[in-house]
Amino acid sequence: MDATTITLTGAGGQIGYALLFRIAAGDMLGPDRPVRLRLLEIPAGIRAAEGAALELQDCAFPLLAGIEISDDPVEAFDGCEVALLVGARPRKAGMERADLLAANAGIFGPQGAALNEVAADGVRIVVVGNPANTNALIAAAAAPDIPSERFTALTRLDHNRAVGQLATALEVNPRDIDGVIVWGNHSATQFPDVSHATVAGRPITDVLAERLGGAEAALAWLDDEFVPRVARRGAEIIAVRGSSSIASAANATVDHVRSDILGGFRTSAGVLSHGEYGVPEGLVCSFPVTSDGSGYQIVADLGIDERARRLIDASVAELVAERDAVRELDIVP
Ligand code: NAX
Repeated sequence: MDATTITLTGAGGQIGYALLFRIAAGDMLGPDRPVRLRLLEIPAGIRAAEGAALELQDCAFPLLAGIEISDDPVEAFDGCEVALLVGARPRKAGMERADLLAANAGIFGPQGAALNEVAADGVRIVVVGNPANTNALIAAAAAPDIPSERFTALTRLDHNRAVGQLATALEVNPRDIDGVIVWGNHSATQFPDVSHATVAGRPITDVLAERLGGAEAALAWLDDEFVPRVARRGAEIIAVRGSSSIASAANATVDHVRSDILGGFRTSAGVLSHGEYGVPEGLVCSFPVTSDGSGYQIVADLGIDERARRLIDASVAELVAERDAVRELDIVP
């Protein structure tokens, strides 16, 4: 099998370091598919990327067909089939949202343009760097020849966090849980929704009601514990670990690309809205998705009750505000 070319930006950073070894071990594209890695960094990050490349060599991974390192997006994205856009500008103390969006536009705009110029036909792109949804929007706007549906944003970590919380609370294996949805923005406004979720085939809301002593108690647990815990899990990890989520973010990136390219079960991803579920067209919003291997499709026709509507709308309002802010800066049309 020919090697698949994967470009990773921010390869000298923390998530990059956790991700590279998972990819080269075959976790992302399967145990039979060789990978060629292209690492993109800014000059200050090149040495760290070079160090990671030395360690990759020391792993002697049979699937690793080559590693190239560059600080030039056009060189790094040349022939790229999977782009993992992890490198981003972090928020500094005193930085306004508009400053953060503008700083990241200076990264994701040129990267989108470079992908447009040199990536392989059929390239799949996932944006991990925050603010991930709006960075995906910015990159897609700079790549008019690549269908915008190919630009996705990582909300799989939020999805996996929700499944992990449920599995722990219900004392079941995560594989028995199906149909969880994360809606909206990858931020504290996101809505992890279990109204269509099942555990071993039974509605999770029924199982929660049974365990907690009624439907009202189940709803209170969802509103007061589950939703805020999942939505603020990133902050909890920082508080406990003293550093942001790294290995779990890399794991979610592996899961996101694998589900997109190899197909599989229903999950959540930030994808382009065409107006589904009342989400304004053109936003990159987290939806329930499936893929048959040809790219994520939004799962249609799920019922949305009044509570879900309110929580989805609140997160979507934040996405609209982010989009409007980058429009005002003339970053996207
Ligand atoms: P690090 O600061 O450790 O690494 C970022 C790397 O990106 C640095 O090495 C830097 O030199 C590089 N970089 C900066 N600008 C670049 C450019 N123009 N081209 C190429 N490389 C560039 O951050 P890390 O902990 O790895 O996190 C990376 C991003 O993931 C952050 O924006 C973070 O907020 C975001 N996250 C997103 C998550 C998600 O679920 N979507 C969860 C985890 C994480 O918070």
